Amino acid sequence: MILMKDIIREGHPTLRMRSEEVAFPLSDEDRKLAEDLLMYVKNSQDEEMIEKYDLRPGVGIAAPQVNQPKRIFALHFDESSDENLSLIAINPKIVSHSVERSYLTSGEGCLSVDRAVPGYVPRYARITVKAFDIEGKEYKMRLKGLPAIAFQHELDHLNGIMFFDHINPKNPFAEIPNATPIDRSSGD
Ligand code: 4LI
Ligand code: NI
Repeated sequence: MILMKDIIREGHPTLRMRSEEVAFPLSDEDRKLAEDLLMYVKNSQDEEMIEKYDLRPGVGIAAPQVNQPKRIFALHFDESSDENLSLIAINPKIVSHSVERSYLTSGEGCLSVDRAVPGYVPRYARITVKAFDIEGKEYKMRLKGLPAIAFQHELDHLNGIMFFDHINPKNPFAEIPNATPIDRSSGD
């Protein structure tokens, strides 16, 4: 089980690497890693598990964040929200995206960043993605809203990019052209 002590933080060189493609069929090790990542995000949204293991809530986590530079991440959105999505993405890619952008008005957080970095993080509002699941089956889906933002945030991790790289350094809250703000007081 992944705990906060297993998550590397800002400054660790692995977070700046380009992660390696994963080969199929998955090795037992890679399968376990993928399952552990999904289990982390699920647990991190469960009150009792948060208390018991001192987890920080997240909707996404990527393999390089546990110091394994492989192209795998997991996303989980609970049914309490309008989105209801749980996925493992292996060798993921964005095949097309909207011109329109979006951003979280409260900014983005990251399990590997122990400080609040204020500012808007411009993302594509809608993306069509392709990835492989744990069985090596390719899937394609369209995402919008927070799931689209989280997918882009996690895909960035596989390329050594941190969310704050996208924040306008002169004015973190500068208006983003052609963008729809997404208001989310907090998770769920
Ligand atoms: C408790 C239980 C306010 C501040 C609002 C919490 C269940 C920030 C938002 C959650 C912010 C859940 C989240 C992300 C932000 C802020 C991620 C709380 C977990 C809200 C997810 C990857 C960016 C994703 C919306 C600095 C660890 N997640 N909030 N950003 N939630 N959560 N990101 N932004 N301001 N990060 O962090 O999983 S994309 Cl679900
Ligand atoms: Ni992150």
